[in-house]
Amino acid sequence: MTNKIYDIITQGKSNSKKAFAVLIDPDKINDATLNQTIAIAVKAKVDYFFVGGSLVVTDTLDAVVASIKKQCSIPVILFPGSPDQITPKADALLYLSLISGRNAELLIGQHVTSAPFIKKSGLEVISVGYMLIDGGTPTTVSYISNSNPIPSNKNDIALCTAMAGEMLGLKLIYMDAGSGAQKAISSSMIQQVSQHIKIPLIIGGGITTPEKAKENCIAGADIIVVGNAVEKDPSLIQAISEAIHSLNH
Ligand code: 1GP
Repeated sequence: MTNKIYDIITQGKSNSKKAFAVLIDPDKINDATLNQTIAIAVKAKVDYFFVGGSLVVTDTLDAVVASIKKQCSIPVILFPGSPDQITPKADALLYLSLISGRNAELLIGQHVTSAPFIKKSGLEVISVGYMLIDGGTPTTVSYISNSNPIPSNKNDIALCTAMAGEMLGLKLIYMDAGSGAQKAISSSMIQQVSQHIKIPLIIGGGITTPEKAKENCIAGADIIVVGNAVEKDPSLIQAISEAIHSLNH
């Protein structure tokens, strides 16, 4: 297993480069929209594609990843909602442990049962402390994971959780308000968490504007993930990418 993608992410962080990841939910995209999204993303210099969803009911994941790989060189990182959302065609896998929850299955149980075939896949595995933050409305991920998100105003809980994740040896922290969240994660929470951890911080959930994406980067996010908003309007990719990358010198 290489650390190619993780090295790119950590180098970005040490050079204070902010990155943009477009999230593709294989259930919600058809071929034409996927091709259009890829073309816009290449032009907009998107840094990563994340592929996955909290609930994927079709079997198109493999084909979606293959299509992205065929059409561009943007790295494809799996962001699986369950252990069956794996394909060796991707560049890396976010190996998520739901550290904000107390559901043992998502902290370690599913990892144990899926470990042999993940190892066999040859994918680069990046361990991630995944933290759900209340986004104002129940999301698919909060329902499916059967776990309580961290209240949006409890910065101290988020901070202690992220610190614990880092000290346990996880390589990334991903704070997520959940896909389609009404309220994105506050800048004050992002700021507090980012000031107290050294590992890269990914922020997603409910980000719908270039302004919000930029604000979150200024607060301390290293990678911004946007799914829903660009699914509805792929042309937003350009504006969000420009806003994030305008902070890079
Ligand atoms: C969800 O963080 C991602 O897990 C992206 O959320 O779809 O709301 O952009 P959105």
